[in-house]
Amino acid sequence: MKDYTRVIKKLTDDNFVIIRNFFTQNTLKEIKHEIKKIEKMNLNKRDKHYVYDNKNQKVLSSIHNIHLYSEYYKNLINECELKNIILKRYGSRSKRIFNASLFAKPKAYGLKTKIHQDNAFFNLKKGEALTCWVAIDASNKKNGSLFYYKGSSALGLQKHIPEGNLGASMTIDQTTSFLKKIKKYKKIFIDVKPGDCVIHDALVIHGSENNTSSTNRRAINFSISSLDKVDKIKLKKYKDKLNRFLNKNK
Ligand SMILES: O=C(O)CCC(=O)C(=O)O
Repeated sequence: MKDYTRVIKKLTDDNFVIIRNFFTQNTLKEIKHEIKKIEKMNLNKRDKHYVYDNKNQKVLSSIHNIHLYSEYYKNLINECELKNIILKRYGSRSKRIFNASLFAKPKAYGLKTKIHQDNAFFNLKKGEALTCWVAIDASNKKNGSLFYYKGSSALGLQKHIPEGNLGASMTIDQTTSFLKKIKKYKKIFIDVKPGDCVIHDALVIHGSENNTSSTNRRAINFSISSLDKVDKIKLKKYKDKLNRFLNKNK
């Protein structure tokens, strides 16, 4: 196993870490090819979303649950370094994949992801999960890269409300007391090249802005956990909120 001392220290202190060249250019090529195939497949309506350009043509915005449609993708997630990192960070690893998405964020029309914590979606008792987000295109502040409130996992899980985009349906309830608390944490925009990744824990507060630039900002993400268990009460509350969100967006 590689030496993950730096990675684990960053995850513990900042709650996110950038790893350069996580996937080779060759793997990226395969991923792009696989995504093209999946885009053409007949997916569950909830797993593929579009935005409309100024000619009312649809442009791909996001695809979700990719691991359920693609053996290639499932293997990629199971075999990559994330399995060793989760073991080092939390001492165990579950084979369950929580999430696997493409955020296509097309130039000019890419949608923001409102601020959230991933455990608002995963509902794990201790929140022991890691998400690996891999840049397919170069991504920085200009084209809607991810931003993190460094160290903000210390705040614990905040109240989320059903608001956002299909596929990113929850956001933190931005009460005055939340806004006061979050000011203590530095907002960091990541700057990454194709193949670089950022790994973050399930409590760090993060999001991304609209992509109004002239360059696409495609990225994939996937999440796995330790042997931490899903909290059934939290899960039920989440499902109720999700249904409210889906009914509003029918
Ligand atoms: O790519 C994005 O804009 C959002 C991704 C995200 O929120 C995540 O990976 O947890």
